[in-house]
Amino acid sequence: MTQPVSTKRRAALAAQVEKTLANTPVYDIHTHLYDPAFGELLLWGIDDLLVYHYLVAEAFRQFDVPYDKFWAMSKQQQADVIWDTLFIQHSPISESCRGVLTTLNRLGLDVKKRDLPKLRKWFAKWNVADYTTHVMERAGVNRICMTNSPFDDIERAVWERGFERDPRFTAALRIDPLLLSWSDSAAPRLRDWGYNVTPELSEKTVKEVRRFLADWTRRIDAQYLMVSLPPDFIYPGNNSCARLMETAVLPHCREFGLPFAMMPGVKRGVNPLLKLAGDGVGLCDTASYESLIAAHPDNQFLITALARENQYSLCVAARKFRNLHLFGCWWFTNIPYLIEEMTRMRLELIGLSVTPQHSDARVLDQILYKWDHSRRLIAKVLTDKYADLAATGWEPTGAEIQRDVQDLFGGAFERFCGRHAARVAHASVRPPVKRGQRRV
Ligand code: HDL
Ligand code: ZN
Repeated sequence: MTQPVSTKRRAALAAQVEKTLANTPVYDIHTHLYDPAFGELLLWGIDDLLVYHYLVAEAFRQFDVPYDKFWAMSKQQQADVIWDTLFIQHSPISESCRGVLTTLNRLGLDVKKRDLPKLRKWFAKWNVADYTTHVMERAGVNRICMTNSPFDDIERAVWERGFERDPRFTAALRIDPLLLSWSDSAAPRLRDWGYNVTPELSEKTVKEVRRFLADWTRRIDAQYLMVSLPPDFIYPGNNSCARLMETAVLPHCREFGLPFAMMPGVKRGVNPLLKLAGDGVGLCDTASYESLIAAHPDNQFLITALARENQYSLCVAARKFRNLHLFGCWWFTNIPYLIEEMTRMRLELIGLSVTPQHSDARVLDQILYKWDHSRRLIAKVLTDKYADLAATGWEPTGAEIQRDVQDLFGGAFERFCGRHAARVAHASVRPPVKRGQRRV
């Protein structure tokens, strides 16, 4: 049998991998963060960290506060009760609780004293612009992709007003209502916005949907389109979701050279009383995604699935389709136990043609913990893999490790996106958004 590398050699490899990961900035390709120009939409600071919907769900398991009483509290009151419940009455063992402590620690704050008022005072000294730079630099994140929905009234107004873009924040066009609630929600709203659509998917309506997608792709300079799909999404399918995908969304993506990101397996509102914290998980039908991708060889697809049980079949699907790029350990899978399992499975099945993580952060400060924890886990798996190579005599060089990490931290994603864009010479469609330029 090939002899494993020596403990000394492995330790040297581990140190080299950890150093490379620590020093390589990340392109965080899916978040719910916003360019600071969006004002209140960008959440940050200790109270937003504590009322993050992951902790809300966990706190409700520990106390008997009636739902409506909790929701009637102010953000600070909610944060107080969550802090007391999950951090003082019980040890903050869960990944989202640990994440708050890692974040505070990475900011150089003392959590030993458990002094929430003192922590609040520290955050109160910051302004959002300086804090955004401070947090991104400490987190080793140099670009953040937002989730941008024209169906969000507050966000839409900011885009329509126009603003000076922060080049660190790229945009993704989120179209869930268009695909998931076409006739009762999206169609009437597109009509209000001047698109001459009807609930029936006539040729004219499809043309107007494409005009809507084109307008918003240009307005936000979308890097990809995205949708979160329920477990029961099937393809082929005689429903507005599948038909709008085929006739409008995927042709639009081909025209603009953009990937289409699908995030399957969300059961929205399993417990509506928990509001944003009330969504659950369901198995998706991998075969439908294979059929969709096989039927559209000229489209690029990004997928991150919510169910742990779907990860393996999606990795195998990625081996079959070079126009499928897997990304992240999304939402409930974003725990060390599954991040390690999924990263190991992906690297062993599809090598480095994957983006192992995105933060999905909703609160700016979370990128500190989400990337600290993930770098540690990716380092562990990568070291094992390089040690396996070294055991055969194939010694990975420092330059090769650096190249591979850059790939995993956004390089493979950008090459994947660029591959498509290169095929469609629509330079006029997506004029570059220069620093300081207003996107109208
Ligand atoms: O649909 C999504 O993009 C999910 O990430 C949801 O926003 C979810 O609420 C979330 O924040 N997950 O981390
Ligand atoms: Zn998300």
